[in-house]
Amino acid sequence: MELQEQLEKYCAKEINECTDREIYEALLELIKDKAKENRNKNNKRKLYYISAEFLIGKLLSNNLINLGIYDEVEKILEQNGKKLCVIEEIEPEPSLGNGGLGRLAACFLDSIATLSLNGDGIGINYHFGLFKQVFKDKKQFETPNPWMEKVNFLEETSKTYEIHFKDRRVLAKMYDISVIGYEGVTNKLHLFDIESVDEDIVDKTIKFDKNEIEKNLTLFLYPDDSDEAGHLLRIYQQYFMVSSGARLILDECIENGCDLRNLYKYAVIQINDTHPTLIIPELIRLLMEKGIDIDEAIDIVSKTCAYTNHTILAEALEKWPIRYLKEVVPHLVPIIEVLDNRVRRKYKDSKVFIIDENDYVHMAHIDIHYSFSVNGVASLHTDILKENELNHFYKIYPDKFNNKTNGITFRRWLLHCNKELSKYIVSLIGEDFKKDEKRLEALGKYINDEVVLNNILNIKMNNKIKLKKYLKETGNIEIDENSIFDIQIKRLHEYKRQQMNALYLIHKYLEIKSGKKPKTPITAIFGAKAAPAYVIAKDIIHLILCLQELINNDKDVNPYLKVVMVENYNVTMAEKLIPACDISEQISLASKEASGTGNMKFMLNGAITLGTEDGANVEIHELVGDDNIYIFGESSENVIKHYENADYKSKEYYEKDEDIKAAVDFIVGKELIQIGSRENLTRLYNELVNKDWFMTLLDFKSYVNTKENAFDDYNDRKTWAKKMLVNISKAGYFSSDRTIEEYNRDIWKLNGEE
Ligand code: 26Q
Repeated sequence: MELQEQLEKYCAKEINECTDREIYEALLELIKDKAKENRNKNNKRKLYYISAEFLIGKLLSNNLINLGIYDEVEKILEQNGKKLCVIEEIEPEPSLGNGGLGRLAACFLDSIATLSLNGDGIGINYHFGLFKQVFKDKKQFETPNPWMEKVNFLEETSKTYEIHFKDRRVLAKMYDISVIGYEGVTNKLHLFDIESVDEDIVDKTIKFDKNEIEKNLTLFLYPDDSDEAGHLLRIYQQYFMVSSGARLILDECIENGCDLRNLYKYAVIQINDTHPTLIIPELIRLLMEKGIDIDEAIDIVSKTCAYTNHTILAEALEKWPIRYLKEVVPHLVPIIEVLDNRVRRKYKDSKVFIIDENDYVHMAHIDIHYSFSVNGVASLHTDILKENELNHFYKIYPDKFNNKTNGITFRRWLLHCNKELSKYIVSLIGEDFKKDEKRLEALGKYINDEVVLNNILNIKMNNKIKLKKYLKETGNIEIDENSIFDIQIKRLHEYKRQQMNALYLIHKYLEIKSGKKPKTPITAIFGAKAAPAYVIAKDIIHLILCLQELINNDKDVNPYLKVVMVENYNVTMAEKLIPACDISEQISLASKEASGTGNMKFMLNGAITLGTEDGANVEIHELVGDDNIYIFGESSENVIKHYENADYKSKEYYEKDEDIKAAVDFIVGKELIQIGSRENLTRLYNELVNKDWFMTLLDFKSYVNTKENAFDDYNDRKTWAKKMLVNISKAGYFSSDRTIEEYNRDIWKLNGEE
């Protein structure tokens, strides 16, 4: 049947008589049915990617692209007076993740299916994704973020498991979302839920009773590690996920004729950070229930599990008081104690124990001892794990440690979000790069081609105009497409140093006020959510929103400088911002950003990175060379030394340098205090002058200087276009297809070989 007919069947009437919503729902059902055609059974061993977060974003367009029918559907709709890009807006975004780690999991699922590998995701079906961010009085407030409409991408299954906690049992029910690969196969994302969840117990500020587990277990995604409340609920969620997942894995292996003693020949489990760590003791427990003795069970599970570390921030490494585990999952405690005792018998160094002297259970330590692979997510990050953070473990298990530099799916982050650029690339070098991203390098031959360089600049301009229209229509925000779009979008965290960018804006504001005007106007754009309990992060948002009001309303300054902080930054917003960006801000304190993936998305879309030698920026730098990136700041080595010697004193930087002092003092100066909150601004000022744990002032001067160089260079449009071209052409390395091929080659080995 022709696609047009199929679509009409789902619409049950003429397309031109349908509302946009009816078409949206028809497309959704069409996609779900098409997905069924290509279920994967290819590999001997199956991968299970278990993660507390899958930040999948909207699915409609991506699924159409991956099914290869986007253009055709667009055309059919157009012939009927409908616009696909308008229909796309109807879909609510499933924000089932906080940021990088969750988005990475979603990119990985796309690549696994695209490479026709047999791998499913396992996670939780949160009813409310990450909170919705609302600005009021220049402050962040949080409201619930529901995403499951009546018609959605979830498919009900008949799989259920009874999950036992100390004092209650709940029934886990499995829902699936099809993961459709690009010209590949369809895998599944399995999301577990319970039926007794009660969405009505959440109030407008996302507060709810944390004790009613039956009503709240899968209600909402934890907004980051900085929320102190509800740790017990977090453990309930984690165990719920891993116990359901472990039983699904064992069921599937048994169905395929596996003797559980050979589990590792049928399954490999990639543990996404420590949130799913309890799957290790849970699997051991389940194998023991089947009559396998504990020593052998530990051995089997250790051969099946692999662990990825995503952070070196000490405060984000999960550790739970053992009494919490006793309260929620007492049946796992004796197993965890056995795991700890084995370590204690073998090693003297208390740093590698699982249970510490204060009776805290260190989740990462379970993973490292009882997995066969431990990986970091960028080359620098893995080196730091080996040499510093996890050095004690590296000495014991040098062969377990390996690097897998992160990647992004080019289907979403180029083909979907930047259709004009991807079509242009096709016209230059053909379609092959879509599945073999390294072929983007073929663009290199156009480096002196004036026509190509001009076209690339024009496409960027068109994307800037599109963003301008979108911001005008949705937020009544005015920006000038002829200004430089300088964008920082990522979670709000002190180590990512949005505060340094804000200090720069103050510096520039003061310069303009004193008569020094930039040659090309600058638009500084931010998007960031702060964890609800992260006080200083919220103060930084307040500062940015105050600067936005001050600067945008100052007639001397606003022709040259504008500040925009978009509300409720999410995947959908990222897809609109990234193609329009000129300068990509990746300014974390060196050694603190494990990888970053936004940096890769920007590069692929022709933005030039302004960044520190941190995370994957290091690899971007190596690929594009000194001329095509703006690097500044202290090296990670020196930063680590500062921490070791405890010799960084922000006050010295503040007192020694006039520009730094002027910018920092401005935070509590009369202009901002008049429009902002004295309490918030003073707290942030004090933090910067007296503590500045993430060393903002250390790098401020070199940041300003390097940024000025970038802004100067922007004026030479031809040279700038060359930099853009080099960035695009070298971005192929950061395809998540490459990352997944490496995971499979080194860790999963899905095509056999034990
Ligand atoms: C911990 C304890 C309790 C509750 C929540 C958490 C928690 C939740 C989310 C801890 C960490 C996270 C998220 C971490 C994360 O997103 N890390 C990012 O991972 C990306 C993918 O590897 C990297 O690119 C980023 O550099 C890294 O910051």
